[in-house]
Amino acid sequence: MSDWGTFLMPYKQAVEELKIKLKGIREQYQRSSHHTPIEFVTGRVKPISSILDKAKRKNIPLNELEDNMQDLAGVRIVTQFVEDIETVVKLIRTRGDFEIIEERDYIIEKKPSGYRSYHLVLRYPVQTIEGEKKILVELQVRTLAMNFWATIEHSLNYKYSGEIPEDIKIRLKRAAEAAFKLDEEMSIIRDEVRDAQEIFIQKQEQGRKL
Ligand code: 0O2
Ligand code: 0O2
Repeated sequence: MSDWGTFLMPYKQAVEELKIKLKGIREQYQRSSHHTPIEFVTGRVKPISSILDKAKRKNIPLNELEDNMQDLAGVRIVTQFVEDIETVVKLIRTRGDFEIIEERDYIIEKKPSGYRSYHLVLRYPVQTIEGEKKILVELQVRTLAMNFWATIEHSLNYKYSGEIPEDIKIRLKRAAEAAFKLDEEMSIIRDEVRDAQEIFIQKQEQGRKL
Protein backbone atom coordinates (compact mmCIF):
# COMPACT_ATOMS: atom_id res chain seq x y z
CA MET A 1 0.00 0.00 0.00
CA SER A 2 1.60 3.24 -1.11
CA ASP A 3 -0.74 5.80 0.42
CA TRP A 4 -2.65 4.66 3.49
CA GLY A 5 -3.97 8.16 4.18
CA THR A 6 -5.80 8.35 0.83
CA PHE A 7 -6.99 4.74 1.02
CA LEU A 8 -8.46 5.19 4.51
CA MET A 9 -10.05 8.60 3.88
CA PRO A 10 -13.50 7.29 2.81
CA TYR A 11 -13.48 4.99 5.85
CA LYS A 12 -12.82 7.96 8.14
CA GLN A 13 -15.60 9.88 6.42
CA ALA A 14 -18.06 6.97 6.85
CA VAL A 15 -17.24 6.58 10.56
CA GLU A 16 -17.76 10.29 11.20
CA GLU A 17 -21.03 10.39 9.24
CA LEU A 18 -22.45 7.31 10.94
CA LYS A 19 -21.50 8.59 14.39
CA ILE A 20 -23.41 11.81 13.72
CA LYS A 21 -26.42 9.93 12.36
CA LEU A 22 -26.57 7.47 15.25
CA LYS A 23 -26.02 10.13 17.90
CA GLY A 24 -28.93 11.93 16.18
CA ILE A 25 -31.17 8.95 16.89
CA ARG A 26 -30.09 9.02 20.53
CA GLU A 27 -30.89 12.71 20.77
CA GLN A 28 -34.33 12.25 19.22
CA TYR A 29 -35.15 9.62 21.84
CA GLN A 30 -33.82 11.84 24.61
CA ARG A 31 -36.04 14.71 23.46
CA SER A 32 -39.10 12.48 23.32
CA SER A 33 -39.93 11.07 26.71
CA HIS A 34 -39.05 7.53 25.57
CA HIS A 35 -36.27 5.38 26.98
CA THR A 36 -33.32 5.70 24.59
CA PRO A 37 -32.05 2.36 23.30
CA ILE A 38 -28.67 4.00 22.59
CA GLU A 39 -26.45 4.77 25.57
CA PHE A 40 -23.47 5.93 23.52
CA VAL A 41 -21.85 5.63 20.12
CA THR A 42 -18.16 5.25 19.33
CA GLY A 43 -16.27 4.67 16.15
CA ARG A 44 -12.81 4.25 14.76
CA VAL A 45 -10.84 3.54 11.64
CA LYS A 46 -8.69 0.48 12.22
CA PRO A 47 -5.09 1.54 12.94
CA ILE A 48 -2.64 0.58 10.17
CA SER A 49 -0.67 -1.74 12.47
CA SER A 50 -3.89 -3.69 13.31
CA ILE A 51 -4.80 -3.83 9.60
CA LEU A 52 -1.41 -5.35 8.80
CA ASP A 53 -1.64 -7.84 11.71
CA LYS A 54 -5.13 -8.97 10.72
CA ALA A 55 -4.22 -9.20 7.00
CA LYS A 56 -1.31 -11.45 7.91
CA ARG A 57 -3.38 -13.55 10.34
CA LYS A 58 -6.22 -14.05 7.86
CA ASN A 59 -4.09 -14.23 4.71
CA ILE A 60 -5.73 -11.24 3.08
CA PRO A 61 -3.65 -9.68 0.28
CA LEU A 62 -3.33 -5.92 0.81
CA ASN A 63 -4.93 -5.20 -2.56
CA GLU A 64 -8.06 -7.08 -1.41
CA LEU A 65 -8.58 -5.25 1.88
CA GLU A 66 -11.55 -3.31 0.56
CA ASP A 67 -13.62 -6.45 -0.03
CA ASN A 68 -12.14 -8.81 2.54
CA MET A 69 -11.57 -6.77 5.70
CA GLN A 70 -15.01 -5.75 6.86
CA ASP A 71 -13.98 -3.73 9.89
CA LEU A 72 -11.61 -1.14 8.45
CA ALA A 73 -14.38 1.22 9.51
CA GLY A 74 -15.97 0.25 12.81
CA VAL A 75 -18.88 1.85 14.61
CA ARG A 76 -20.22 0.66 17.95
CA ILE A 77 -23.58 1.30 19.58
CA VAL A 78 -23.72 0.53 23.29
CA THR A 79 -27.10 -0.02 24.96
CA GLN A 80 -28.24 -0.31 28.57
CA PHE A 81 -30.40 -3.41 28.17
CA VAL A 82 -30.26 -6.55 26.00
CA GLU A 83 -33.77 -5.74 24.66
CA ASP A 84 -32.42 -2.42 23.35
CA ILE A 85 -30.15 -4.32 20.96
CA GLU A 86 -33.15 -5.65 19.05
CA THR A 87 -34.75 -2.20 18.98
CA VAL A 88 -31.55 -0.73 17.55
CA VAL A 89 -31.10 -3.52 14.99
CA LYS A 90 -34.72 -3.13 13.82
CA LEU A 91 -34.17 0.60 13.45
CA ILE A 92 -30.98 0.02 11.45
CA ARG A 93 -32.86 -2.38 9.14
CA THR A 94 -35.43 0.29 8.25
CA ARG A 95 -32.85 2.83 7.07
CA GLY A 96 -32.41 3.67 3.43
CA ASP A 97 -29.02 5.36 3.60
CA PHE A 98 -27.03 2.11 3.49
CA GLU A 99 -27.44 -1.56 2.75
CA ILE A 100 -26.98 -4.37 5.27
CA ILE A 101 -24.99 -7.17 3.69
CA GLU A 102 -24.48 -9.43 6.68
CA GLU A 103 -25.66 -9.91 10.25
CA ARG A 104 -23.85 -12.00 12.86
CA ASP A 105 -25.56 -12.73 16.13
CA TYR A 106 -22.89 -13.48 18.70
CA ILE A 107 -25.45 -13.06 21.49
CA ILE A 108 -27.45 -16.19 20.77
CA GLU A 109 -24.26 -17.86 19.59
CA LYS A 110 -21.42 -16.47 21.71
CA LYS A 111 -17.83 -16.83 20.52
CA PRO A 112 -15.62 -19.50 22.17
CA SER A 113 -13.85 -16.70 24.08
CA GLY A 114 -17.17 -15.75 25.73
CA TYR A 115 -17.59 -12.66 23.49
CA ARG A 116 -21.15 -11.44 22.96
CA SER A 117 -22.27 -8.73 20.57
CA TYR A 118 -24.49 -8.24 17.52
CA HIS A 119 -22.58 -7.42 14.34
CA LEU A 120 -23.91 -5.94 11.12
CA VAL A 121 -21.86 -5.34 8.02
CA LEU A 122 -23.06 -2.31 6.08
CA ARG A 123 -22.33 -1.20 2.54
CA TYR A 124 -22.19 2.53 3.02
CA PRO A 125 -22.00 5.12 0.21
CA VAL A 126 -19.44 7.87 0.69
CA GLN A 127 -19.40 10.88 -1.63
CA THR A 128 -15.88 11.54 -2.86
CA ILE A 129 -14.50 14.00 -5.42
CA GLU A 130 -14.29 11.04 -7.78
CA GLY A 131 -17.93 10.14 -7.31
CA GLU A 132 -19.74 7.78 -4.95
CA LYS A 133 -17.73 5.02 -3.34
CA LYS A 134 -19.41 2.21 -1.42
CA ILE A 135 -17.37 0.86 1.45
CA LEU A 136 -17.90 -1.78 4.12
CA VAL A 137 -18.50 -0.74 7.72
CA GLU A 138 -18.81 -3.08 10.70
CA LEU A 139 -21.47 -2.01 13.17
CA GLN A 140 -21.31 -3.66 16.59
CA VAL A 141 -24.31 -3.43 18.92
CA ARG A 142 -23.82 -4.54 22.52
CA THR A 143 -24.87 -3.79 26.08
CA LEU A 144 -22.77 -1.90 28.62
CA ALA A 145 -22.00 -5.23 30.34
CA MET A 146 -20.95 -6.91 27.06
CA ASN A 147 -18.85 -3.86 26.26
CA PHE A 148 -17.17 -3.94 29.67
CA TRP A 149 -16.21 -7.58 29.19
CA ALA A 150 -15.02 -7.10 25.58
CA THR A 151 -12.91 -4.08 26.53
CA ILE A 152 -11.11 -5.96 29.30
CA GLU A 153 -10.64 -9.08 27.17
CA HIS A 154 -9.35 -6.96 24.30
CA SER A 155 -6.68 -5.36 26.49
CA LEU A 156 -5.64 -8.74 27.90
CA ASN A 157 -5.34 -10.08 24.36
CA TYR A 158 -3.13 -7.15 23.55
CA LYS A 159 -1.06 -7.67 26.69
CA TYR A 160 -0.51 -11.36 25.94
CA SER A 161 -0.25 -10.88 22.14
CA GLY A 162 -3.31 -13.07 21.58
CA GLU A 163 -2.00 -15.89 23.78
CA ILE A 164 -3.97 -15.41 26.99
CA PRO A 165 -2.90 -18.04 29.60
CA GLU A 166 -5.39 -20.88 30.00
CA ASP A 167 -6.33 -20.07 33.63
CA ILE A 168 -7.14 -16.46 32.73
CA LYS A 169 -9.13 -17.66 29.70
CA ILE A 170 -11.27 -19.78 32.02
CA ARG A 171 -11.81 -16.83 34.36
CA LEU A 172 -12.74 -14.65 31.39
CA LYS A 173 -15.34 -17.18 30.23
CA ARG A 174 -16.78 -17.19 33.75
CA ALA A 175 -16.77 -13.39 33.78
CA ALA A 176 -18.59 -13.38 30.41
CA GLU A 177 -21.34 -15.56 31.91
CA ALA A 178 -21.53 -13.27 34.96
CA ALA A 179 -21.87 -10.26 32.64
CA PHE A 180 -24.67 -12.01 30.77
CA LYS A 181 -26.38 -12.87 34.04
CA LEU A 182 -26.12 -9.19 35.00
CA ASP A 183 -27.83 -8.27 31.71
CA GLU A 184 -30.61 -10.77 32.46
CA GLU A 185 -31.08 -9.46 36.01
CA MET A 186 -31.20 -5.88 34.76
CA SER A 187 -33.83 -6.83 32.18
CA ILE A 188 -36.01 -8.26 34.94
CA ILE A 189 -35.57 -5.12 37.03
CA ARG A 190 -36.43 -3.06 33.96
CA ASP A 191 -39.65 -5.00 33.44
CA GLU A 192 -40.50 -4.53 37.12
CA VAL A 193 -39.96 -0.77 36.84
CA ARG A 194 -42.11 -0.66 33.70
CA ASP A 195 -44.91 -2.66 35.39
CA ALA A 196 -44.74 -0.42 38.45
CA GLN A 197 -45.03 2.66 36.24
CA GLU A 198 -48.05 1.22 34.43
CA ILE A 199 -49.80 0.40 37.72
CA PHE A 200 -49.04 3.92 38.95
CA ILE A 201 -50.53 5.51 35.79
CA GLN A 202 -53.62 3.28 36.00
CA LYS A 203 -54.14 4.27 39.66
CA GLN A 204 -53.76 7.94 38.79
CA GLU A 205 -56.39 7.60 36.05
CA GLN A 206 -58.78 5.76 38.39
CA GLY A 207 -58.27 8.53 40.98
CA ARG A 208 -59.22 11.15 38.42
CA LYS A 209 -62.48 9.29 37.57
CA LEU A 210 -63.57 9.14 41.22
P1 0O2 B 1 -21.58 12.49 24.79
O1 0O2 B 1 -22.69 13.40 24.40
O2 0O2 B 1 -20.80 12.91 25.98
O3 0O2 B 1 -22.01 11.06 24.84
P2 0O2 B 1 -14.74 12.32 18.45
O4 0O2 B 1 -16.08 12.93 18.12
O5 0O2 B 1 -14.16 11.51 17.34
O6 0O2 B 1 -13.79 13.27 19.09
P3 0O2 B 1 -15.94 10.14 19.73
O7 0O2 B 1 -15.68 9.10 18.73
O8 0O2 B 1 -17.34 10.59 19.88
O9 0O2 B 1 -15.01 11.36 19.58
O10 0O2 B 1 -15.32 9.71 21.07
P4 0O2 B 1 -15.07 8.32 21.70
O11 0O2 B 1 -13.85 8.48 22.54
O12 0O2 B 1 -15.06 7.25 20.67
O13 0O2 B 1 -16.30 8.18 22.68
C1 0O2 B 1 -17.58 8.31 22.14
C2 0O2 B 1 -18.57 8.75 23.16
O14 0O2 B 1 -18.86 7.63 23.97
C3 0O2 B 1 -18.08 9.86 24.04
O15 0O2 B 1 -19.14 10.75 24.20
C4 0O2 B 1 -17.80 9.15 25.37
O16 0O2 B 1 -18.07 9.98 26.47
C5 0O2 B 1 -18.80 8.02 25.31
N1 0O2 B 1 -18.39 6.89 26.13
C6 0O2 B 1 -17.28 6.12 26.02
N2 0O2 B 1 -17.27 5.17 26.97
C7 0O2 B 1 -18.41 5.34 27.68
C8 0O2 B 1 -19.00 4.66 28.78
O17 0O2 B 1 -18.46 3.67 29.29
N3 0O2 B 1 -20.20 5.12 29.23
C9 0O2 B 1 -20.84 6.18 28.65
N4 0O2 B 1 -22.02 6.57 29.12
N5 0O2 B 1 -20.31 6.86 27.62
C10 0O2 B 1 -19.12 6.44 27.14
P5 0O2 B 1 -19.22 12.03 23.31
O18 0O2 B 1 -19.22 11.64 21.87
O19 0O2 B 1 -18.16 12.97 23.72
O20 0O2 B 1 -20.62 12.60 23.57
P1 0O2 C 1 -10.14 -4.63 16.88
O1 0O2 C 1 -8.87 -4.53 17.63
O2 0O2 C 1 -11.34 -4.74 17.74
O3 0O2 C 1 -10.25 -3.59 15.84
P2 0O2 C 1 -12.13 -12.50 13.61
O4 0O2 C 1 -11.95 -13.58 12.64
O5 0O2 C 1 -12.87 -12.91 14.87
O6 0O2 C 1 -10.89 -11.72 13.92
P3 0O2 C 1 -14.01 -11.27 11.75
O7 0O2 C 1 -14.31 -12.58 11.11
O8 0O2 C 1 -13.47 -10.19 10.89
O9 0O2 C 1 -13.05 -11.41 12.97
O10 0O2 C 1 -15.33 -10.73 12.33
P4 0O2 C 1 -16.00 -10.69 13.72
O11 0O2 C 1 -15.47 -11.70 14.66
O12 0O2 C 1 -17.46 -10.68 13.46
O13 0O2 C 1 -15.63 -9.23 14.21
C1 0O2 C 1 -14.36 -8.83 14.49
C2 0O2 C 1 -14.37 -7.81 15.59
O14 0O2 C 1 -15.31 -8.17 16.61
C3 0O2 C 1 -13.04 -7.76 16.30
O15 0O2 C 1 -12.19 -6.90 15.65
C4 0O2 C 1 -13.42 -7.27 17.68
O16 0O2 C 1 -13.67 -5.88 17.68
C5 0O2 C 1 -14.73 -7.98 17.89
N1 0O2 C 1 -14.47 -9.31 18.48
C6 0O2 C 1 -14.72 -10.49 17.90
N2 0O2 C 1 -14.41 -11.51 18.73
C7 0O2 C 1 -13.96 -10.94 19.88
C8 0O2 C 1 -13.50 -11.48 21.12
O17 0O2 C 1 -13.40 -12.68 21.35
N3 0O2 C 1 -13.12 -10.56 22.06
C9 0O2 C 1 -13.20 -9.22 21.85
N4 0O2 C 1 -12.80 -8.42 22.84
N5 0O2 C 1 -13.61 -8.70 20.68
C10 0O2 C 1 -14.00 -9.54 19.71
P5 0O2 C 1 -10.62 -7.20 15.63
O18 0O2 C 1 -10.20 -7.34 14.22
O19 0O2 C 1 -10.26 -8.28 16.56
O20 0O2 C 1 -9.94 -5.92 16.06
